[in-house]
Amino acid sequence: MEHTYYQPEYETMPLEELKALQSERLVRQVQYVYDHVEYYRKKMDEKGVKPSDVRGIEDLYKLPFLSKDDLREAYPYGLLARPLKDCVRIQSTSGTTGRRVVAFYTQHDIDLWEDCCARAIVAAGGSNEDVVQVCYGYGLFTGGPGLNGGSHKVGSLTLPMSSGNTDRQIQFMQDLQSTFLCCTPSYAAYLAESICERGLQDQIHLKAGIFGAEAWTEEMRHDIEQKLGIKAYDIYGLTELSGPGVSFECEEQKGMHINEDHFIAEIIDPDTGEVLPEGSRGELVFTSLTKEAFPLLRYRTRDICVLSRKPCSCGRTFVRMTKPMGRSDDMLIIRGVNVFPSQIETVLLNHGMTSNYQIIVDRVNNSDTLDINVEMTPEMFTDTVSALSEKEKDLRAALKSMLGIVANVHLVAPKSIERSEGKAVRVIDRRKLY
Ligand code: DLL
Repeated sequence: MEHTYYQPEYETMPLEELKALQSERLVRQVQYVYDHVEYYRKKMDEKGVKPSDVRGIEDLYKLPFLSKDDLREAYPYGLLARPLKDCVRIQSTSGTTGRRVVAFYTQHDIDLWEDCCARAIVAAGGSNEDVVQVCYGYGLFTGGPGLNGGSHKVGSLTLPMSSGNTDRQIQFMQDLQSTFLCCTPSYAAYLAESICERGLQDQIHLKAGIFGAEAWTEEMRHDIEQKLGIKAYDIYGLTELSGPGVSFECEEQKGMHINEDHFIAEIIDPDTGEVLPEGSRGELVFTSLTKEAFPLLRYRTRDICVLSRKPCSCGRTFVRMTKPMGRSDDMLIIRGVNVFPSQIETVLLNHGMTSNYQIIVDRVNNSDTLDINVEMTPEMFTDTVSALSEKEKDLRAALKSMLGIVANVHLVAPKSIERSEGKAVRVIDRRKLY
């Protein structure tokens, strides 16, 4: 099979050269941050680290971490390394925990970010022959602008749809024969459901989708791939570091290659901060190497995953990360048990349910409750009451065996859970724990 890359000189760079490039860029970025970001300079001074102590990637561990709390404390300009006159854009997120992050970009930053997104599109088989329908949100959210820029770089015809207006999305998909779909996996599942309901599968020309910005399971991937007749690729990123395209899947669909010429990835123990060896599960930490306006050294993402250097058949030498297996901060602790929403999703999809569900956690009489509302499929809607309660019982047993705790499962009417055009709201935690 012939492999195509957007920037093969970096994407397939021999590992030794790649490490040398990272070292050289790290030394430069550390000095740059020390000279231009007072907030981080103070952190380095407090830790007694000088820029000259970092002579290559092997010295990375000496640097202090940055966290979302630092970003909040330094909001809005405290981590800016360039005068505002050199910046051309901001992007922002409310963050999964409701804290606002504002990231700044020079034109050069945007250029490199768009290159990363272009790599993702080409890795998924995209070229200037493709019609790329971008239905991530445009605006402050990075999804729309990132994939839009990447698609332009590849030379694809770009449809800047933004999210929402599903009828119009499907109409454009038919009329302009879109071949690529870029949106959140939950919106992709909703579009797939709508297309199947209308019996329009054979009028759709999609061949691939680039879905990210939220957790999704392998089961959800198969469901979307089957309904739309496409290959569904994962893409990861965060506003603080640029946006989508920090890492992306290749044709192997086994983990996402991190753009290591721009970012160094580490895995740490979230409790102790200790750097863990390759293959360990822990919190992902990133150091930017090429950013001008908003460089971040050792930024703690809170995303839990595993890195692998196992060679990939696609020929890329970039390290691969697994899908985030939850976040160290939105992992639910229910009656003392760690519960990741993705575990619940896996059980539901394995039992023939759809990804339309909602997890509701509450505390009644000092005891945690876990309720899961799951939409019945239209076929089940006509089942007898006893068949439905049998199904609820099955799901309860499967969840108990996966999670180790009891969940109250409620089958609810099809379409009764609100659909999302962006990131889905799947967890409602009503406990007032703080
Ligand atoms: O979600 C950037 C993005 C846009 C990525 C479009 C991919 C596609 P934020 O809104 O800042 O940025 O949220 C970042 O979302 O720390 C992860 O917890 C989560 N996340 C992003 N991509 C994935 C993914 C964008 N593929 C936060 N799988 C990150 C699971 C993801 N979680």
